[in-house]
Amino acid sequence: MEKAVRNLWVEARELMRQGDLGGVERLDSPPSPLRFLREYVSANRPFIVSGAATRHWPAISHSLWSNDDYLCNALRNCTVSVHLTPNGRADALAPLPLPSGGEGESITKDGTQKRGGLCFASACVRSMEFPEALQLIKATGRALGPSTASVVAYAQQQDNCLPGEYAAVAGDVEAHIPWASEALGCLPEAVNLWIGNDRSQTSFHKDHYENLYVVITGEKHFLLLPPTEVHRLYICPYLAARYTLSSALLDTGTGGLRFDLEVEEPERQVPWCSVDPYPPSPEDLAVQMSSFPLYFDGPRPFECTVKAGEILYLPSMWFHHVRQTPDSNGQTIAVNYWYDMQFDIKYAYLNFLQSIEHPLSAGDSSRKKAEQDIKSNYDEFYNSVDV
Ligand SMILES: O=C(O)CCC(=O)C(=O)O
Repeated sequence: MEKAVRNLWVEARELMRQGDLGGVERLDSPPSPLRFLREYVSANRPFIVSGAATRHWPAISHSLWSNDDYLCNALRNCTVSVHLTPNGRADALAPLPLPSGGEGESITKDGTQKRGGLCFASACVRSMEFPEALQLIKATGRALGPSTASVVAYAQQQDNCLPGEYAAVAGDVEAHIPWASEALGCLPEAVNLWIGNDRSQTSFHKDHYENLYVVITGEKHFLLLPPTEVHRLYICPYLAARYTLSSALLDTGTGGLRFDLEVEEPERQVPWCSVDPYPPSPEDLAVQMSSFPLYFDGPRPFECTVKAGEILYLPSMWFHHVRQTPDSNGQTIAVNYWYDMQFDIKYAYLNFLQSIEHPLSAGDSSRKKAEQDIKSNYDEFYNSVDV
């Protein structure tokens, strides 16, 4: 079984013709709709198009979105959603707090996970006026703020927010990607805006969308793994929790804010990737490497940086992890176009693959041990900074 799965990894990579290159194919100009469909969507293969594809977008050609005054003026009366975490890691694993007054280990209602391990932590989402949100995002990054600010802000509302909360600037970019819409026979299901700083990162996950991801300012750094390599990420269920902020005040974004992490009621389990490719401390990296050898000892993930003006085609079901480098203004801005994927036989095969337990990723006791080690390293690390 182990050998068959490894053969699948190799064969799938060879068929994608990306072999050992470790990178993602780059095109100088957008593909025709037919080429996009034949060579990339059907083959489930990523690529990046150069800035030629977006040269005519006012957000880029007139550098409108690199200009705070322009954005704050255009969006001055708009209320936007900002995702707040103590460390820039929203929708990511975090140590599950012990139940107050508890003994440290209690079984969840359905008995699937014990507290004291890791949980799936979502951000605390606050609504605020855009100029305040932008200031907070910049002030809580390393580039312009202190590196240990007790909060990290990331505007990343994934509910078609560009034509919603950000309608006043939606006309500065295209409403859809014409060659993708023609190939896929539909308009995007959602167009989202992402404004972040260098402390925000998005943990490994996959989406059921064909994703056209466009960077407007700054850079985004992607790690990509094909869906055939699902076992390398050790997906398992984690109890869902959410950060809450005790203080209503976010004025400086740097002083003394206290986050609590609360288990969602009613309790629910979220299947999530266990691997953190960039853990916060060397001790934690050692735990990750020994706990998740299929990831750390296997073929390198595809790695790419998407620069301002470029478009990444991120095929449906591909696992991705995202970090960012801000522009000289302290922010990274991106827009992504999510198109519905085709739920076809490929989807059924990949689901089947995911349902098969890989002998090396199934070990529940080693996962529990890794969880405990990771938790104690996180505690040590985050207690040593001003969280
Ligand atoms: O930019 C990010 O932080 C994450 C993007 C992402 O996960 C997506 O477009 O599906």
